[in-house]
Amino acid sequence: MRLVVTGGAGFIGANFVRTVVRQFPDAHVTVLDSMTYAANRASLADLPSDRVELVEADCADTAATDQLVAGLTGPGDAVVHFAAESHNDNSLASPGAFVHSNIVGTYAVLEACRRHDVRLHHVSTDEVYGDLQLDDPAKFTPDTAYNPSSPYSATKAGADMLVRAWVRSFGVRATISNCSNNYGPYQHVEKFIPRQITNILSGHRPRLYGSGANVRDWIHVSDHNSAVLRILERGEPGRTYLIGADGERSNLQVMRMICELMGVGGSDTAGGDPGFDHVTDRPGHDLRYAIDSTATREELGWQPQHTDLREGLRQTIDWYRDNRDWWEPVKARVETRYAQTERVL
Ligand code: NAD
Ligand code: TDX
Repeated sequence: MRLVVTGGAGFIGANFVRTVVRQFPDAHVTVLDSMTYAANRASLADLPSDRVELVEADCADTAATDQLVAGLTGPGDAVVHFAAESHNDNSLASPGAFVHSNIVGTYAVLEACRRHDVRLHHVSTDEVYGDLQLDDPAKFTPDTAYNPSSPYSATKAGADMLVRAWVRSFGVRATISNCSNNYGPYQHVEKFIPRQITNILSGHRPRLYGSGANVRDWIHVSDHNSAVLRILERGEPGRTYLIGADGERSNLQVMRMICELMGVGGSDTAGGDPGFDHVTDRPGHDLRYAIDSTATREELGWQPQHTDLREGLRQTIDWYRDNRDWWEPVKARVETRYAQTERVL
């Protein structure tokens, strides 16, 4: 099996490449990554060089992408498309990069797969569905209408639409997955969970946007990737699969869990210092995401394995504690950027 993994030097992509190398001894992976600020060579550095090749290129570069996809000639070969600008906060400051990577990049990947008749799996997000009220009994299903809120989710929605059109109009053999919020090792420190963990590890206070009432549906990155592998193996071209692990928690709940696991702060309910700061809210902040993954579970026989969020967070905290070399070089830059807009409430 030969795979081209776009965005394979980022968080979910690198975890995916590591899983493939571990689980499939005959697999060869070519990572196509433009090595933006979100990529880290160290996430792949210990993998065998005869099985994992890193090609630094923009997936929107049609010639570079075409050349790599052309090499996928075997029946089990595929492109797994993770590459994207992925951070909502950045999309509010600089949306242009999101249009380029997420829409133009996906277009170039689709055209290469069309030209060479190569199987594609496109990795997308639950954010394309917009948000839910806190008390809404409904969750997102494959039939939920798209209603993206931010430049990030709008460009992911646009990419999904391109994939659907290329399936219908040109017969491209593509599947799509829309997954909820991931956490785990190798996640960039700009994101919620690693930001709080590394703030505490570097002697700074964690930062909660607004009241912390917003809800996210957390899934361990290993579970996201086991679902992607199952879709590659058994998924039906043209179909959309929702991936989630019933992990809904408010940001406040997650923050309290991290602080407690790391021995920071006291009880904020008793009027003491909670150990974290409430800061300026994100403009247009989506209230709640929630995935109904029943169809994926029933049709593909997939189940998430890491459903104990507390245990998953404990292991993730240990990973960041043990891998300071991986995140310390970029931490100050991320916090300097946040400091330009963030105010303690
Ligand atoms: P990430 O930001 O950690 O990694 C993205 C990677 O893509 C980086 O290595 C970056 O260098 C690369 N990249 C960006 N633009 C590129 C381009 N034009 N050409 C080639 N490479 C490019 O993101 P992530 O959290 O690992 O997310 C991966 C994918 O999963 C994205 O498509 C994202 O929308 C989706 N997703 C993420 C989550 C989540 O919670 N993180 C949830 C659901 C879906
Ligand atoms: O410091 C913070 N404090 C805080 O309260 C940060 C960085 C975030 N938050 C809040 C905002 C969100 O409600 O935490 C929640 C999670 O924030 P992010 O980690 O930025 O994730 P989110 O915006 O929910 O989007 C993520 O999930 C879906 C990924 O970044 C996307 O790539 C994915 O598609």
